[in-house]
Amino acid sequence: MKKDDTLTLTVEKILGQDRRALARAITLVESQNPAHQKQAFALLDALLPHAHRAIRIGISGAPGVGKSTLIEALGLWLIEQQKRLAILTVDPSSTQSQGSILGDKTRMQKLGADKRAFIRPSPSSGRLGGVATSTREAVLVCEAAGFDVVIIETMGVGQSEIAVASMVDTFILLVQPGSGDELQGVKKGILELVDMIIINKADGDLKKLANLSAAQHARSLKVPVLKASALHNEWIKEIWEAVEKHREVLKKNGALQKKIKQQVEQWFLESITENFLKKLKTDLKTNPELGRFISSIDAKKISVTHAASLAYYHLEKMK
Ligand SMILES: Nc1nc2c(ncn2[C@@H]2O[C@H](COP(=O)(O)OP(=O)(O)OP(=O)(O)O)[C@@H](O)[C@H]2O)c(=O)[nH]1
Ligand SMILES: [Mg+2]
Repeated sequence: MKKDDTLTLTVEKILGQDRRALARAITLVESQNPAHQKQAFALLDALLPHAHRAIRIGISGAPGVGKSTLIEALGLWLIEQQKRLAILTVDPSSTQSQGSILGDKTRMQKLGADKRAFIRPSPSSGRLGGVATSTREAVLVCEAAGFDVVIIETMGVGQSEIAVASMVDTFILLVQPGSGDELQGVKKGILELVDMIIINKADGDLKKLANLSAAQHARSLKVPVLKASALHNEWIKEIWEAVEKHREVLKKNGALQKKIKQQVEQWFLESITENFLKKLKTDLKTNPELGRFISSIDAKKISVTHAASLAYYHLEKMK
């Protein structure tokens, strides 16, 4: 079979919602192998007309706050509403230990067993900005496969939050009830990216505290503040309605298109930066001139900033 035919076949299978083709396509776009990357580029270009078809949601929050439990509850509810959904989990630690992946699989057991849902861990595989790049591409593949909703779960560690916020329509922060202190651990920059706050575990002994926190946040924050009990399936419908409302507002004043445009441009910039950095890292090892700067830094003959500035001019001259 010719290369083009294989590509056409793969595209058709993905559009036809073939799960194995979908899983394989995501593996391909995540691959670091240069030969795979070529195929991945061709595939992504072919799938591009289907980008941004799904409602994209990012869910973030500290470990153990209940993200997976909430996604399972919301996911099962969405399935009842005849929606198909894909879940991508971004976990920087998953390359070292498979712990969290296994955890998520067991936590989203019902969803994992349902054909209308697709769960996929998205490893960062040590790539610079890799969390962002391969997840964005995985989202695109899922959109081509006709999922109505794509949810990305990310663990509360700075960099991946910012990356995920920059690829979704609605970015949700999940917190535990805790009389207002729960946002103290959240980095300021991240709070600015949040479209909605959900106070989870609003049940049992924590119910009162959750009400208090909700009232407090509603006063101090500009974004919608909701409560949930993911464990007991409470306020799930309200959460979905809030997501839809947020989207409608974005759509009405053209902000969604603007947001998507900015996200795509940021992605482009990040990708170029990633390529430059890769090249620079090799140059540092192989280019003797650049190597000399490092030796001078090591010998404390020159400050890092000074050496960096000289190295930059050196590279400019070499062009
Ligand atoms: N009481 C109560 N417990 C909950 C609720 N949601 C989740 N939990 C419990 O909290 C624990 C952690 O839940 P997960 O859904 O795994 O949390 P997570 O945020 O996905 O955790 P990581 O992926 O490890 O960061 C589990 O024991 C859940 O049963 C809730 O609404 N109420
Ligand atoms: Mg989880």
